[in-house]
This record gives sequence, C-alpha cells and structure tokens, in this order.
Amino acid sequence: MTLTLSLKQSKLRGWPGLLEAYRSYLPVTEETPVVTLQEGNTPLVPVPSIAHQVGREVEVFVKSDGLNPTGSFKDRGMTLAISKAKEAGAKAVICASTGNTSASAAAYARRAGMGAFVLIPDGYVALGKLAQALLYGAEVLAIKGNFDQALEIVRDVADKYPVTLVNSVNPYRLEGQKTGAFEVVDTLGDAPDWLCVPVGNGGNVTAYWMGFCQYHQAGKCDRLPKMMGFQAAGAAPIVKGHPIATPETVASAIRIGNPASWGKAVAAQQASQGSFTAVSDKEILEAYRLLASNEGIFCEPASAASVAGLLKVKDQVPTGAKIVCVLTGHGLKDPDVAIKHSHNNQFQQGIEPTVDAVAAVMGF
Ligand code: AN7
Repeated sequence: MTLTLSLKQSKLRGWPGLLEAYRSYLPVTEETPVVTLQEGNTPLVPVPSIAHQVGREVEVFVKSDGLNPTGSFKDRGMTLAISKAKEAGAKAVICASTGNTSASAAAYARRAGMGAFVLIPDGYVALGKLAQALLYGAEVLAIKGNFDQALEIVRDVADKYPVTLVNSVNPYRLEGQKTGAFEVVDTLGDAPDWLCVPVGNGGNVTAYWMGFCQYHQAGKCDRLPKMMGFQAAGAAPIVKGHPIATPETVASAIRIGNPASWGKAVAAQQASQGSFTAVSDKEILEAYRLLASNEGIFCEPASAASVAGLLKVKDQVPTGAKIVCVLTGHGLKDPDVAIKHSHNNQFQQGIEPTVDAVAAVMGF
C-alpha cells in the first residue's frame, strides 16, 4: 500500500527540473529558491534522412530543445539565473532579446514574482515570441534599433538601476545552459564526435563546451566533441572576424552582429578543434523544410542552421561519427516564416465543399 502510493507520487512528480536533476554540478545551495517550470530532459531524436545525406555511416541526432517549457533552450539558463536573482533579493530583471530570451525571462521572472523588462528590436521578433512575452506579463519595450544596440542599453540600465541583467553575460545563464551537454552524454553514454549548434551571441556553444568539460572531469564521458558553430551568412561576425553593423537573416533569433560571448565561443571552438562556418538563408530554409517534411520535426529557422551547417561541411565528417545537432527553438515560434516558405503548391484554396471537388483535387 505504502509502496504503491510512493510510486504513484514519484510518477506524479516526474522530472524535477534542471536545478534538482543536476544540483551537484550547479552553483546552488540549500538557500537558493528553486524557480522551475520543470525544464530540461528534452529528447535526443535520431534523424536518419539527415544521416543518409551525410553518408559515411554516420549517426545523427537532434536535441529537441524547442520542447522546453517556453519553447527554447533559454529555459535551461533562465531557471538558474532567475533562481539566483531571487536568492539575491532582486525585484525585477531586464534583458535584450531577439525573442526567445525575452519569452523565457518573462515566464521565469513572473513565476518568481518578479517584474520583467524586455528590450526587443522593433519589427524583428517572431510572432510567437512576442505573444509569449506579452502574455507572461513582461513590460515589452521595442526599440528602433537592432539587438546589439538593445544589449548595450540594458547593460547600462542594469548598471545604473536596481534591476538584474539576465542576458547571457549573467554567468548563471551559461551555468544553466551547460546541462544540455550533460543530457546528451547521459543519453548517448558518452560525448558525440560533433556537436553542431547555431551561433548568435555565442552563449550556447560556450555553455555546451563547459558542460562537456565538466562531465569529462567528473568521469562521465571518455571523450570531448568538436564544437561546430554555424552562423547565418548575413549575420556572421565570428566567421568574418569583425562585427556586422547591420546583420540580416531570415533566422531572426540569430540576427546578431556583435556577439556578447565572442571570445568565449572562439576559445571553445579552438580548444575542441571545431570550427565556425556561415550558412546562407537558402541553406537554412532547406534544412528547416527537410526536418519538418522528412522527419516530422518543426524547429525555428535559426535552429535549422545547425543541420544546414552539418550538411554544408559533411565532407569533413569522419566515417561512423556520432553527431548531435541542437535544435534550439520550436517551429511554432515563427509561424510567418513557416507559411511563407512552405511549398505553395501544397496549399490549395477556394475548393468547393463537395466530395467530388475534394476528390478531384486529391487526384482520384
Ligand atoms: C532559437 O533570444 O539571443 O549563440 O535574445 O533564440 O547562445 O546566442 C537567441 C539566440 C540559437 C543563438 N537559436 O544562441 C535571444 C537570443 C535560437 C535562439 C540562438 C538563439 P547563442
């Protein structure tokens, strides 16, 4: 009787969220209030059609981080950043964002009973992300400028006023995000050969590397992966080696010209003997459609840069390699791009509401 009850209870409780699951690897104490939406524990899904395109008997998986509570990997860092802000007595947080950070900051701040201010580039945030920030109850400030300008402003505001900055320059963000690497190793039993990741501010590529190194030191994996970072060609400051004043790409999440974690991202790439490569919007959209129509996986355009990148540099892949591509955000974040860039012959409108008319269009 007691046993049945406790089993039932543990099933009901389920996954506890990242701070409890990886407590001993994270900078938390008994005093830290845990602000969680039970983020993390996202699936690592095989994508055989992508592996087939690469060839060489490789295995390719995608880390579906769009299945986090607010639909992106940002929740991994936000659970820790907001918990630590609450522990320190913060009443409000602020961030600049291309969309996902604002959605995540808003959700976790409100859950912690704090105010959330988010600065976004006016007109360049995907619809789903804007909808989230508004409904979660953030103060949304759209500036007539791009993400890089918004980040400069929030850094200054957080210096001058009593509000905590939760962009990835806040060290707790990357500490939380490194759990993505822990989960990959926990699932595969070791690190992969390659970790492919889209790069905007360079925070995630840095955090994954931190996670793999920490797990390696703890004896949880025998090897370390090459970190393969991919930027959109119109927003590729790291690849080009200089800031881009007016970044442009269909992948609005990574429309960033002056990455906050530039130096750390390059250090991770060098230490892991990986690389940074640019992918065109056309290549991003091809991978985006391929993942959806061949694998049933709907990610946002920026996330597809990881798969587009893998396909672009597939000639460098060692035979039999295990590769993980991080899909950082959910496809529903950006319905406009999905509708605009699906194949238009798939959507037939104005059909008469009769069986005969429908059957005729179906080709019967
Ligand atoms: C889906 O939300 O910068 O290289 O303000 O939303 O760690 O910046 C988002 C970045 C990749 C790039 N994929 O990660 C923001 C923001 C998605 C993203 C990135 C972002 P970083």
